[in-house]
Amino acid sequence: MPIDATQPYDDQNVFARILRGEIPSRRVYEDDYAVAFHDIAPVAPVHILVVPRGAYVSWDDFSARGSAEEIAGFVRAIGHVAREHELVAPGYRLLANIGGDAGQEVPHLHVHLFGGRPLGPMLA
Ligand code: IU
Repeated sequence: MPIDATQPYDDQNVFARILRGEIPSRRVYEDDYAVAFHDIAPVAPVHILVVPRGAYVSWDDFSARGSAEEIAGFVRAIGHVAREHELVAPGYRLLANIGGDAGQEVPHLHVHLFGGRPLGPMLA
């Protein structure tokens, strides 16, 4: 069920619980700003979700309220995960769904990192 990206942050959402270690995940990276783990329903050979540690509903919320330090740290973490998985040379894709029309389902900002095969043209 797609979310309303304007809703207040719900600290019981599944990614908040993954960040707190209440729900297991297959973590591939973590630092002060971000945690990255394998998507439970991968659609590419590499399908990793990178989430900021801070409580942000969506990219919109993060871009409005996140500190410059958090934003820089999050962006750097995404790049680090891509390089660690040797995705830069073959290429990869980043995607963030924001709200209902984009089909965002979990109300904690996450960036999808896809790679490991030719990904085809971008969908509308
Ligand atoms: P979306 O951008 O909100 O549409 O994507 C949510 C993703 O979170 C989706 O690819 C799910 O497979 C993934 N996911 C997960 O990895 N672990 C979970 O416990 C749940 C969803 I719920």
